[in-house]
Amino acid sequence: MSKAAGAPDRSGGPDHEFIIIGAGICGLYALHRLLEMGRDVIALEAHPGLGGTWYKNRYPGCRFDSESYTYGYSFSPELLQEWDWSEHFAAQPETLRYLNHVADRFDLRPHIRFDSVVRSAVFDDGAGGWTLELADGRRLTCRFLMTALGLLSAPVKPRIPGIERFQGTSFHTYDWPEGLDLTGKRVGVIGTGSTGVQIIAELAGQVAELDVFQLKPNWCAPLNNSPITREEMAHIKAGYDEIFARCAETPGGFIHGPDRRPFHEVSREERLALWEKLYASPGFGIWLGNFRDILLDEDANREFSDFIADKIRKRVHDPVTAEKLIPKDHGFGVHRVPLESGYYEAYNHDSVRLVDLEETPIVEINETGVATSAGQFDLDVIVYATGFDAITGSYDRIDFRGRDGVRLRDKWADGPTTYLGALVSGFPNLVMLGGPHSASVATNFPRAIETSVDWAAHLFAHVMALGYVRIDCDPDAETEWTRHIQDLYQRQLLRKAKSWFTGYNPNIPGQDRTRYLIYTGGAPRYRRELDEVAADGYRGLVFSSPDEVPHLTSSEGVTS
Ligand code: NA7
Repeated sequence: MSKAAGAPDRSGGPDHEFIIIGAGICGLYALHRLLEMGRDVIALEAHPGLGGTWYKNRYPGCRFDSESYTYGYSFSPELLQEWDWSEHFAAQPETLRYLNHVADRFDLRPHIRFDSVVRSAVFDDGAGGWTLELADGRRLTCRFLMTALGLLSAPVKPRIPGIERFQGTSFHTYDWPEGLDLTGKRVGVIGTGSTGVQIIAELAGQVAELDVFQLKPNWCAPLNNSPITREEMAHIKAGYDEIFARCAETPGGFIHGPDRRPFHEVSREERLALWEKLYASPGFGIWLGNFRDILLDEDANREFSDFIADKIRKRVHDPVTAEKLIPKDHGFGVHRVPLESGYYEAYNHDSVRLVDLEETPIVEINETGVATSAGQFDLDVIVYATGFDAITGSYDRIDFRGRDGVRLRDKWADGPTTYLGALVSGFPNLVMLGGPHSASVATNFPRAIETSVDWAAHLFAHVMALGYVRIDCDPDAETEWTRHIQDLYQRQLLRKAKSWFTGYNPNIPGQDRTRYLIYTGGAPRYRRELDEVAADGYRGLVFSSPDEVPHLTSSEGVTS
């Protein structure tokens, strides 16, 4: 069954067999897979262009911290051979160009509806599908709904009194104004996560004054980026099979896999030698290629954190500033590790000031800038690098309603409940891609979403082959999976962290507590769990044929 791109079916069935929400890296791949299967599918994209995260994050310094050549899609050997990456860690414009190239190469664009902000998605039991309402009043119906909403697509500004009074230019990093010229400006950056760290390193010395408002420091490590030469790219292209095979076997889906030697059995000299090597190496090796015990054992973690603290002390000239940049409340690697290029050296510029908000909190934002308990900082521009309502925020912003009008937002009030990070009981025909409880966080995102999309594509092939019209999941399977997610956290030091990995966000009422949002068992195990469920006849899923769904006539059923 296939229709012309986007042409609504007026014959009594839904407008489309499938709708995917989102045309970022995940939505594009899902769209491609379903088109390849000959299905009638469109993707709805909120923004005027495709690329999701890479469309929206345009701040100075925005770039990969995954190796470029492990971030590309792996599904097409031709695509792999024709695309050249210019740097080991490509900057945002290059990634966006890549995604546009993919969309054109596989003719995806005609199947994407841009400027389509979904406000609500309601499951209609009678029609056996979903009705979507868009911000501009359009209504669209589909049999199956897939979400590719992005993990970090709901930006959050801080809750600071007077924030609306500021008369200068201010914005969240997700909404960086096009063409903004910061030359000669007094700029304040609030927030020092991965985003703030990239911006601060880029702006230091480029603007008249840079004030960094830091709540708590993060452990950062060098990215060690460099250009990819023509010879290197040829070598990479020749070795893609091995690269992806390597990614498939590491917990994070990167080329970096943990050193599993017991930390306490390795001599101090050997540990230091490894750490020096990792500190000078590109990418996440320092986090994911380190001793596994560092993320599990407090003593091992402390020793390595001390090593990094000394590096910070060496790189920052002013010892008082250096101490403020060293985290005291958590060890290395239990929060997401920002990779940096000259971040610590930024503080050696006379024009850069670090404002420690633990010592001198922000009292208010006013017409001319930021007032802390230490005094007023007059600014021309305020950049809110304060992060996102991570993982579930993009779901909460759409009014999803399942059977009997149950709201997903209410069902997830205490944290998400899912089966396999893909299904939610009572929300039939909704398949989440790379959503909460999947292995798409703390892993190489494209590798993870290929897992999710491929699994969903096989599931739908099964559904089509057997003529089912409804997929739901067993509430017990959902409870068990959700408990499994919580159990996995208990093995890791990250369970104690207060960061978006644990669903913590002090700027959102009700989120100043731990929530279990991500699958922390590693990408290979996640893939295995999905495969086992499929091999076991989709254990935990409940399928219905047209005759089991009373309001559906067989002519509205799905055909293969
Ligand atoms: P993050 O990593 O959530 O960082 C947000 C930062 O903003 C972090 O330093 C917060 O401090 C800080 N923050 C939050 N609220 C405030 C207030 N009220 N005042 C001052 N500072 C505040 O978001 P990013 O955008 O940097 O990174 C998100 C992901 O994008 C990243 O992990 C990559 O995967 C890509 P805190 O840590 O809470 O002390």
